[in-house]
Amino acid sequence: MLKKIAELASNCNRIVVLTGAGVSAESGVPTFRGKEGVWANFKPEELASLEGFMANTEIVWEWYNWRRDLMEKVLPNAGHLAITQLEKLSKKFTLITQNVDGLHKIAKTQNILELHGNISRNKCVDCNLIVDKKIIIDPKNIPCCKKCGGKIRPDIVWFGEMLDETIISQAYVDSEKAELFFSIGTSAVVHPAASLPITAKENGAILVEINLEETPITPIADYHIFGKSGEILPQIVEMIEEKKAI
Ligand code: BV8
Ligand code: ZN
Repeated sequence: MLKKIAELASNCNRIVVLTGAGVSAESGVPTFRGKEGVWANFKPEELASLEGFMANTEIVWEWYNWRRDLMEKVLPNAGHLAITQLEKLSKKFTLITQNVDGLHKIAKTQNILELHGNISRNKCVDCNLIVDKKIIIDPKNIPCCKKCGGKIRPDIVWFGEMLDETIISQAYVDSEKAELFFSIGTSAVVHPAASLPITAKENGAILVEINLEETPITPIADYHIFGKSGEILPQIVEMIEEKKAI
C-alpha cells in the first residue's frame, strides 16, 4: 500500500496534509483524546474556552505554562521531518495543522496553515493585540494589555471561538484543489478542521489516513494506514525519492 501511495504522490500536482496531535506524540507531546491525553484529566471547556479562561484564569495559565515548558524541551520527530521532505518533493504543497506546538515550523516546513494558533504567542483577551511571546506569565499575576488593559491570554483558538478567517478560508481553498490529501494523527472530531478531508474527498482528492485507530473519516478514506506517523511517513518519502532517482 505504501508503494502505491508513494506512486500517487510522485504523480500528482497538489498535496495537502492535515495533522493533529498524533504527529507530535512521538516527540513526547501528549495528545488530547488518547488515554494519556491531557483532556483525560480535564474537560476541554474548563480549560480551552474563553469562559473557562475567565472563570479559571490561574488554572488555565498554569496548564499553558506547563505545556509551554514541555514544548521548549521537545523536538520534531521523523514524521515532522518527512512532511518537510514531502513538501520539497511536491509540485504544490500545503500543510494544515491543528497543533499549536510549533514543531512543523521547527522542522522547516514552509507552507503552513496553523488553524488553532500557536502556544508560544500571547494576545490581549479584549483587543486581540499580539503581545511579545517571550514574556513569562505568572498565573497569580496575569499581565494586562498596554493598549487597553485587557488580560493577556495564549494566542490559541479555543472551543466556541472562530478560527482566523484568512487561514481557514485558505485551508478550504487548498483542500478543494488537493489531488492527494493526507489526514495524519488526528481523531477528526474537531470542526471545522475535521471537515477539510471531507471537502477534499468531495472535490475528487484521493484521501489517505495515517492513524493508530479508526476515526469518523476512515469510512471515506481511500487508504487507511494503521501505524505511527513517525514510522510510516519516512518510508513513503523514501519510496518517492527512490522513484525520482530512477
Ligand atoms: C468553531 C486549542 C465556530 C486548545 C483546540 C458539534 C458538532 C460539530 C462541531 C461542534 C459541535 N459542537 C461544538 C462544535 C464546534 C467545536 C467542535 O468541533 N467541537 C467538537 C469537540 C465536537 N469547534 C469549535 O469550537 C471551533 N470553533 O467551530 O467556531 C463556532 C463558533 C461558536 C459556536 C459554534 C461554532 C474551535 C475548535 C478549536 C478548538 N481548539 N485546540 C489547545 O490546544 O490548547 S482543539 C484541540 O483538538 C487541539 O487543537 C487538537 O489539535 C484538536 C484536535 O485533536 P487532535 O489533534 O485530533 O488530537 P486527538 O488527541 O484528538 O487525536 C490524536 C489522534 O492521533 C488519535 O486519533 C490517535 O489515534 C492518533 N495518534 C496518536 N499517536 C499517533 C497517532 N497517529 C499516528 N501516529 C502516532 N504516533
Ligand atoms: Zn488589549
